[in-house]
Amino acid sequence: MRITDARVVVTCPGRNFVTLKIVTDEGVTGVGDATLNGRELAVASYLTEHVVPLLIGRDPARIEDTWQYLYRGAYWRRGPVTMSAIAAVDTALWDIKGKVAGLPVYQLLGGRSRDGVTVYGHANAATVEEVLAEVARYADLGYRAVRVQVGVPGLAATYGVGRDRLFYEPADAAVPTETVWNTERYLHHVPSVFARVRSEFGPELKLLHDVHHRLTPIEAARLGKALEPYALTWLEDPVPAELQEGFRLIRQHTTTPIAVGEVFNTVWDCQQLITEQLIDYVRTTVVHAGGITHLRRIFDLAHLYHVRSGSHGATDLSPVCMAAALHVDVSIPNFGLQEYMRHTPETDQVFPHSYRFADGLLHPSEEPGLGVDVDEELAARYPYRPAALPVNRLEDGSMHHW
Ligand code: CS2
Ligand code: MG
Repeated sequence: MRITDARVVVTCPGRNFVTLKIVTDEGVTGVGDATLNGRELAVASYLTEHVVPLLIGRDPARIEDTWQYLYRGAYWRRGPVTMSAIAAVDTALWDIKGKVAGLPVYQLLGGRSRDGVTVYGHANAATVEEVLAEVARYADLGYRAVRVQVGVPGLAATYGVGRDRLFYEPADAAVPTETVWNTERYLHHVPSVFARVRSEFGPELKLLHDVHHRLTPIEAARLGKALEPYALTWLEDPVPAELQEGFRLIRQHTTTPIAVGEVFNTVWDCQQLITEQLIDYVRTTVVHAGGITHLRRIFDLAHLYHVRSGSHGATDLSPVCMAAALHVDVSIPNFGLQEYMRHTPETDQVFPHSYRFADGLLHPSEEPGLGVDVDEELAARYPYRPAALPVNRLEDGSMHHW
């Protein structure tokens, strides 16, 4: 079998997505997500100019060799653009291998380790009263885990609190929206929110919170300590993670579990965090961490150090990424949680898929391959629209982390 074509599909059914579709001489096709929020066309161009020409004529069965060829062959290793492009190829090749074998991809990864994939939803609201109603809504839908983000009094906008509660989309303008941040107000407010949520919903519901990289290690340590009575499942991205040793300081002070890694692209981005047991969950996922092949390497390393998976699953990860992530999630020994933000109906139509939600769990497709596709004709009806992620400033105008 040989690869005869590889098409880069850019579409915007409510938000932008980049998808690679690989075609073979035997008519078997595979898809891979290549979406990098706010930088979509950089990956599309990387694929079109530098990857697609190398794929034509290759044997699609050689997944590992193709991965190494694209990774080592670029010379310029790592980075979100390169790794998203490699991920798209890798994911599409696993899809093809599954179809050729007549098996869902999770069977090729060792088969099921669990009945289903526990997911968390997003309860977002401007006020504590509203967010309690949102948490109740997720609990009613059967969710066993909920991420809670709430507006901070005195701040016009807060990360995670969108205009539409079901489809939080931070990339909302061609030129980045500017938001304003105040750490003191935030640190003062958040523990009182979790006190309310925990007392209303009891000890069983898993609660999570995303700091979105906005604190320093000592501030994060203070927040982690303040949240200990409310037994969070994780505190996410408490600090920017370029300085991996910075997490030691957080660790010395608090038992609140830490989740990090949605912006990581390779095992090297979390090697120290994992081997020094500085985190509890690693949030890498298929599209931004080099595909199924590399993601499994990260999770295998994590397994040795009691670190569990907690893959990113915001709406900018397409249904193709979600389909692939579920095959990994259901098969690995150290699965923790999977983020699940629902896509819009338009997105679901462009990417027909057969994973399904029931009782707080997602179930991967049982079809051969990944069980997801891209409807290229429909995709063409939604042209790309430039959309950037926001930026964040302190009240005195200094640039801060978003
Ligand atoms: C996030 C995302 O889901 C999350 O945890 O941090 O909303 C993130 O900001 C976007 O996916 C960025 O593309
Ligand atoms: Mg996050």
